[in-house]
Amino acid sequence: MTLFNYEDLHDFHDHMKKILLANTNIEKLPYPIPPLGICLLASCLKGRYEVKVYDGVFDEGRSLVELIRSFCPDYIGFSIRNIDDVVADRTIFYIDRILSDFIRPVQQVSQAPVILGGSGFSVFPWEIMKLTGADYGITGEGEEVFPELLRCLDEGKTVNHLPQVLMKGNGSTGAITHKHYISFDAVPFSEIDHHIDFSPYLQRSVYSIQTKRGCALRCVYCTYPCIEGKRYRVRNPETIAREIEEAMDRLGKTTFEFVDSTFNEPAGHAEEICRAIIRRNIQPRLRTMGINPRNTSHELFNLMMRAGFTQIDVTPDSAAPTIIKNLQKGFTFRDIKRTALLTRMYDLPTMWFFLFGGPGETLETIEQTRSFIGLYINEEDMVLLHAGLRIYPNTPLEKIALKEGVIRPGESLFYPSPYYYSKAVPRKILDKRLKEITDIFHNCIPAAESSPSPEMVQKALHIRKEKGLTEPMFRTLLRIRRDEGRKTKDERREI
Ligand code: B12
Repeated sequence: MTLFNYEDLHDFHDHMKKILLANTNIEKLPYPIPPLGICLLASCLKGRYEVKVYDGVFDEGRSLVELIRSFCPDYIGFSIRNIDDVVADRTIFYIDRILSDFIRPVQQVSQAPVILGGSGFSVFPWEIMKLTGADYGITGEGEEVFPELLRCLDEGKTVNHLPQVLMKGNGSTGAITHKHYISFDAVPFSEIDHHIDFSPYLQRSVYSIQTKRGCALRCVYCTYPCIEGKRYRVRNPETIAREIEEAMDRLGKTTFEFVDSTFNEPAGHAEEICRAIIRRNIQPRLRTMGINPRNTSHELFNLMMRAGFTQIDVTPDSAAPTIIKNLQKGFTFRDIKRTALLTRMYDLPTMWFFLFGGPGETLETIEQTRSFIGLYINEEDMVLLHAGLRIYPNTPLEKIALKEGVIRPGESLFYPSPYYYSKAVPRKILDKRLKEITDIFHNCIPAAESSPSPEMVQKALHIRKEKGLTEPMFRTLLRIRRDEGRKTKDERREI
């Protein structure tokens, strides 16, 4: 079923209605994120509606009311990406500022229907509908359902039949199952820089690109299958390479980031994307957060290096075989070991992520992961250590937590954020053990301390300029951290 046909875009009305799409994400760490989702929606609506994208990342809502007054939109869409920061020790709850600095001020000056969407919204749709008093909400992807919702509202039709749509006052708290998934290849390019001022992102950020939707993995704690669906829908590699080439023509040298849940799944697609980029001879700077240890190979790394990858993230969560199994990661210890060796062999800068305290974690399994980090991970690569697993609705971890009495039936998982910790390692002991690891390995950093001080960033920028370094920032920061650590140890010895 296709709800919306992009060919119809040109059949526009005499008087185009106006839509304002607002990005409510003000988080600037680890770097500011351009609002890819609403830029895609704006590209889909082009020609049918007069669309403006308000980017709140740097403005933080300050000029939003003024914009509403001058633009007078017929509909206002808010994108809600982050709920909280998923760091148990310092939980930042983003929704408060989204309400006070974006949604409430707008509701005070405009009668236009408020429509919500975004990945964070899709995880807790009913809670956020209730809290904001929004008129409509759309869970999951918006390229087809959003234009269709607008069409129904324009024509005064009911919207009850539309998949993924929530309405004010419907009061349900049930899970929304996405019944409708788009064919991702039919979606126009986001052309992010046409919709927002991209200049602040050129220095400190990336141009985001998605190569697929969906996640077929079954990691027990993860929300991705619930947000994007459980089946992969891949884009044509040639189209992706063309999108990068066109953006490079407009923006010059910039870093592109693949924002897929996992870049190298399903097997073979990542390789084809790299080949398509290599064929164009465009040499972009590339990075991705999602390298899964399962399908890594010499061929993949060789192609990634030739295509222009300068940094990757790898998220094994654990290197202890029982925990890998309990978290349903879908790969083995051998896969992680091979991946670590490949990152060293190709000297591809890598950020590693480990997550301690999951079901079945014991002191012994922590030791297995520690020993893996010491033996196999390149000392120049950063290793972020998280403790505690955020419990999300409709995940296997929710069921485990209920069974073990960590949460009660009916308990809200929205706020305050509940975390799961294995009973075999009390929190104090886990924290102590992780502190020992971060003390021994200068490249291991607790998630709560992952933001470097402004002084350290300044120092790193200075060194990079002086030495003409093009390596990822984290490598420069790690070296400073290591040298400062050594200095402190020497000072201690002198005393
Ligand atoms: C890639 C990614 C990252 C990358 C971002 C790189 C980049 N260049 O963008 C990195 C690793 C840096 C990252 C960091 C963080 N992330 Co992240 N990230 C993701 C991921 C996997 C994909 C996001 C994405 O770009 N999707 C592609 C775009 C096209 O989709 P979209 O924006 O969702 O838009 C679509 C729909 O949502 C909808 N839509 C969007 N807006 C609107 C508006 C309206 C009106 C409508 C109708 C529809 C609609 O339509 C769009 C098109 O289909 C999601 C999980 C997921 N699968 O969604 C987590 C996710 C968004 N991240 C999350 C979090 C928490 C974070 C961090 C706070 C973690 C941390 N402590 O550092 C930071 C915040 C960074 C920041 N500055 O905001 C959470 C947010 C939920 C929550 N728990 O709060 C998610 C959902 C993962 C999770 N744990 O569940 N992240």
